[in-house]
Amino acid sequence: MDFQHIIVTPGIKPHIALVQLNRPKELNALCLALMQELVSAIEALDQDEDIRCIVLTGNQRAFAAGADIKEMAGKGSIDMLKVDQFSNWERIKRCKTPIIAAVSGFALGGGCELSMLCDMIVASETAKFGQPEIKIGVMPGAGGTQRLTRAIGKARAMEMVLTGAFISAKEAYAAGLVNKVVPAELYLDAAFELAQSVAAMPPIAAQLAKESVLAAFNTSLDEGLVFERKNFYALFSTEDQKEGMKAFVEKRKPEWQGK
Ligand code: DAK
Repeated sequence: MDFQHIIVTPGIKPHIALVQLNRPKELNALCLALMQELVSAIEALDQDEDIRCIVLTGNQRAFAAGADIKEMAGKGSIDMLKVDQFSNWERIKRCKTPIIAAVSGFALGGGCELSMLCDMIVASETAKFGQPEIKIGVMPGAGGTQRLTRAIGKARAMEMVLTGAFISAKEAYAAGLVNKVVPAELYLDAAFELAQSVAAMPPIAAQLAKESVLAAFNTSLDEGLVFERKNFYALFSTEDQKEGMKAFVEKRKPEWQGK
């Protein structure tokens, strides 16, 4: 996979792909071209049966400092609507493969929103999360008012969105936004370790479990329970269900086929 603004390494570890945002001079600002590359890469990795977990990262200084302000500055409402850059995000949302964000440094605006679009977040203790769009005359537009509120509650989300204040990795952990906080030099290793735990599971079960957890955000409890139950029953048509239960009974490690 040959891209200009991202680096993609499928199979960086067994069954794991690494996608690295690579506009370091611009603190990985999410320009239109980068977003298009990111969507293409995620969709291709999602089709790759060997890949069971994707790690998305930036660099030590920044995961991503938001949408590219220089690219947006002169635009009007209709330009934004026509380009509809962030409708791309819907395509990342459809990725069945679990995605882990490995965040160091700034995760701001669209960068914070991108990390929240991932299924889990591993943060370096240097990470800073924020929705500072209000300071440049706008507001979050790619999930910041919705996913952040669901993740950390109204009071804290409102404060971040209305004041543009950043929160530290430790605060993000205490608020339930991130899964773990580790020393700066270990954040990528910690993300790989978590990814390996996910990749060690039967992939179809992982995909349906991911889909079911995400359904909790869009459904009533009763609808969500029906959805969950159907996915649960569906897994009884997989070879991995037979293998998993047989291996348990035989007291051995299962060998997943992804079928
Ligand atoms: N866009 C473009 N360039 C950026 C950038 C950004 N978001 N953030 C940083 N840079 C560039 C800086 O301009 C600078 O470039 P040069 O001047 O060297 O050419 C370089 O990266 C290094 O930045 P600084 O010199 O500012 O570094 P500092 O350490 O002093 O400060 C900072 C780091 C992250 C605190 C600061 O750069 C900063 O405040 N950056 C902006 C953060 C921000 O406001 N982010 C939110 C952007 S708005 C949409 C949905 C969503 C969105 C848009 C549309 N639709 C539904 C259509 C999302 C919007 C956003 O994310």
